[in-house]
Order: sequence, then structure tokens, then C-alpha cells
Amino acid sequence: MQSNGKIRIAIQKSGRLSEESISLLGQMGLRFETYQDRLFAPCRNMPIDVLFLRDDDIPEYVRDGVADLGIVGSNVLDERMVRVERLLPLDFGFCSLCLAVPERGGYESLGDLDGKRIATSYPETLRRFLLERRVDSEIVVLGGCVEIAPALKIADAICDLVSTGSALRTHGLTILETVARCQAVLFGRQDPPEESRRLIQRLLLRAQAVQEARKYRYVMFNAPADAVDSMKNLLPGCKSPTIVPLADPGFIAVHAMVIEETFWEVVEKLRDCGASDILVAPVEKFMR
Ligand code: PRT
Ligand code: ZN
Repeated sequence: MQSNGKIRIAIQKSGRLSEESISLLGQMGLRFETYQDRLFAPCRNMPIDVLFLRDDDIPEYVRDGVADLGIVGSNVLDERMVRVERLLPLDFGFCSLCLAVPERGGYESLGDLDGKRIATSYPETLRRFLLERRVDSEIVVLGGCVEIAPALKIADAICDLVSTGSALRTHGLTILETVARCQAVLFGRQDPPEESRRLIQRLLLRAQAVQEARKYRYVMFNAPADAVDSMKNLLPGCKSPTIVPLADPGFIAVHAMVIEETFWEVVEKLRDCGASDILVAPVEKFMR
């Protein structure tokens, strides 16, 4: 157990979430080495150790106080149901836990799985879902390679993670129903020791600032001064755009935050209003 004010963050050692977890910690200002086969890395600039573990072990380590914070897919937390505090969805590692059936198997709705066998590595999540929907299926628990189960006649359907869907297509399977939408989550232990709380809170604020920044682009452009009013309505990202007069009278420079999702539409409309010399920069951190 950690109790000297130093904290430990557990992330996946090698897998789909490793790279983005390391990158997030870097953007949060943690400086540490990431050698191959490392299990543990002390930060050079903060009283923090990073643990590199299998994702399956991370929820229990955090619950038991071996680590104070962890990053895993929400699917892992849903399945384990361990008592931990979910702190922040991280906007990476997106996938869905889906029920899938053989393409020409004649399955049309969830009710068709009544009395059938479903193979999965997520038995608890599936059991809760089926109970809620009043479907009575037999759950076949497999550690991996779930997609092959129908072809091997071990099961009639599967319940597994899907991102692009290409693994399902390769095995002649198609999605019948989505059980859960998943993404990586930052979570912590429920009652961290008093002396660690301030550092955990600081890290959470930093993670939120990185998250928030990803939603925006910083846009700078020149425009005729009389176009300000029509442009202002297009720039609701922040309180108000910054407007600076240019040496050339009648012209202004505008600096504003633009929401990434609507970025292209906004820039096109700004051009229609007379914007020119448009410069776009990513936002690294953003604190309101
Ligand atoms: O070794 P360790 O136990 O740490 O890793 P792991 O093998 O258990 O996990 P890993 O690295 O495969 O996945 C870690 C997390 O990434 C998962 O818990 C999910 O939260 C998330 N994630 C995102 C995925 C996928 N996308 C995904 N596509 N996890 C697994 N898959 C599987 C999918 O089930 C299929 O078999 O990848 C295969 C390809 O998927 P398609 O749909 O792109 O074809
Ligand atoms: Zn795993």
C-alpha cells in the first residue's frame, strides 16, 4: 500500500491502450522512461510511479490500493464490478461490446437467442444484459478467440468487442445487438489516503485540461472590420473572440477557439464572410 504521499498509476503494459495511455500521461506533464519489458517507471519530476500491467489486473490493484489510479477500457470495469471511482472517460480505445450471430443463421432479434448458447469473455456483463431483456440463453465462457465459437459449434452466437467489425466479417458473423459502448477510463481507488488526495486531484485536473483541449482548434485570421458581427455568431467556442486592429485601416485580426467537430463548416463560413490568411493551431491544454 502507498501511504507516503507518493502515488502509483497503473496502465496497460502492451496492448491497444498502451500508447495512448503513455501519451496522455506525457501531456499531463509526467516525465518517465518507457523501455520495453518495463514493469515500473518512476517519474523524474513528480512523486509518481507508473506501473505497466495486464489490463485485467489493474482494477483489483487499484481497489486494493496497490495503485492509486488506473486506465482500462470501461468494458473491463463493467465486467469486474470492483469498487473503484470512475473519474474521467478518456476519448480513446473506442469499441462496442456486441452480440453477433452467423450471417445466414436466421436470427433477427434478441428474442431469437432464447435457449441458445452465447460464447463470451464478458459473462457478467452479458448475464446482466440478458436478465434485463428477459432472454434466457446459456453463456459459454471463453478466454479469447471468441469469434471462432459458432464455426466450432461451441456456441450459436457470440458477445465480444467490436471496433472496425472486420474480425466479425472474417468469421461470417453480423451484429445483432449492442450491449455496451466502451472507451478507456481513468479511475481511482474509492478512499485514497489523505496525503495522496491533493496530487490525485491535480492529476485529474490536468487530465481534464488535456481532454478539453482536444475538442478545440485555435484559429487566427484577418478580416474586414465590418464583417465582425456576422463572424462573431460563428465563433461560440469561447467567451468571445479576440479582435486586434491591423496597421491597414478597415482590417482586423481575429483569434478564436473553434470546436473541432464543426471546424470545417465554421472555417468555410468565415471565408464566405471575408476571412483570409487563416492559420489553425492545435490546443495542447485548456483550463476554463
Ligand atoms: O495483455 P492484456 O490483457 O493487457 O490485453 P488484452 O489483450 O486483454 O486487451 P487489448 O489490448 O486487446 O484491448 C485493450 C482494450 O482495448 C479493451 O479492453 C477495449 O477496451 C479496447 N478495444 C478497442 C478493443 C478493441 N478496440 C478491439 N477491437 N479490444 C479488443 N478488440 C478486439 C476485437 O474483439 C476483435 O477480436 O480486436 C479484434 C479486432 O476487432 P475489429 O472489430 O477491428 O475487427
Ligand atoms: Zn486483458
